[in-house]
Amino acid sequence: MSEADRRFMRLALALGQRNLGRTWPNPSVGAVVVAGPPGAERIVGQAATAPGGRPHAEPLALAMAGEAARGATLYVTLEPCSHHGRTPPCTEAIVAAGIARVVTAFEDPDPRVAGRGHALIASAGIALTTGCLREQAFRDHVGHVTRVTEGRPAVSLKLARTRDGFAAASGKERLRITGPIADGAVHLWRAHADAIMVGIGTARADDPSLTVRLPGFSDRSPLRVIIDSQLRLQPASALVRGAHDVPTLVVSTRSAPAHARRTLQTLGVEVVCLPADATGRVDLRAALSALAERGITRICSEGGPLLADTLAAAGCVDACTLISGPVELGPAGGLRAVGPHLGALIASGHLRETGRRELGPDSAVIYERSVPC
Ligand code: AOF
Ligand code: ZN
Repeated sequence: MSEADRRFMRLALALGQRNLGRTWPNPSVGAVVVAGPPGAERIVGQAATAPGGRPHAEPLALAMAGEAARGATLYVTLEPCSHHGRTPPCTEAIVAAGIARVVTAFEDPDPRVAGRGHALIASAGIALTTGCLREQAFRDHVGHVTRVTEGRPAVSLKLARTRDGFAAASGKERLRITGPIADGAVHLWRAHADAIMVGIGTARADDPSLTVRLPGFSDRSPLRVIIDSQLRLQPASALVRGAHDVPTLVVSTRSAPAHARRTLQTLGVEVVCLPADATGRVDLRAALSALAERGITRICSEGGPLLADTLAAAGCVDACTLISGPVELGPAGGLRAVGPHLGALIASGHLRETGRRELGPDSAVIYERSVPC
């Protein structure tokens, strides 16, 4: 694997990243077709999985390359599919186009593919290199991987904390921790998620809209999910008022009041009632598996610390971004942003620090689960 291979794979990854949040239930794959000898390579085709999940990336990049694909190298961020699904197998398109070499980043765990795509390419006499920038590709495909292998979406936590580690003051008032640059970054993260999730505590305390408000991204608001055991979401809340514009789903329990359910449904909110856990609250594992069944692969949990810690306790956290602002609460303290279970995931190395970002006066630390072998 050469430096040029890594360079073209980085481009394929960047292409795939652009459509994250728009292709579920399918992964957002990037593909690049490169013609010409080493040192004089030309990019003749490039594409990402189309919004909605089809067509796949490879046929789009190959169509763009046309005859130039003959004898060229195809870079693709996921093992090409080999199954007759809603579209013909990408392996067939690759062979038909006369591609001479395929470089892939990550093997597709989908049982319909799972090694068969690579095997078909090799048996067609096409040179094959796998595992190019595998770690980066896992990050982009983690939603697809966890949905296929664990039956749940990948969960990424976003938590804002004061310089001294608190998410909120003890009282009920809303505490502004982050500034506009961090808020813009959060909106961009939202745009690349399939769904955003909050607990009812955060929904009631902050009255958030959970939409994407960035120029050029206003059509990218994902599904909003509220975990609300007793259906306490207020009909006058921003979430409910916006439910006709942005899909809104409340996950509740069977013991929630029927009249509250009817009220929310009338206002355009979808309500799903699941069996409660032993404490009478929504069983988060059941909630996540219901979301995966609908096709959700990547979920961003924005609140609050209690929901985050319950997700951590259930072993369902794949990434966590902690954004620290300059304010301090001081000795009065409040609710800690990082609860004991999330703290344990970080301390044990299950979540490892993989990056830091300065966001104006705020700074973000990113923790991620390591790549399965
Ligand atoms: C690829 N390239 O761009 C994507 C792939 O239902 P279908 O026929 O669209 O197949 C969906 C499966 O295809 C999905 O579960 C995943 O395994 C793979 N996604 N494969 O070759 C792509 N998005
Ligand atoms: Zn395919």
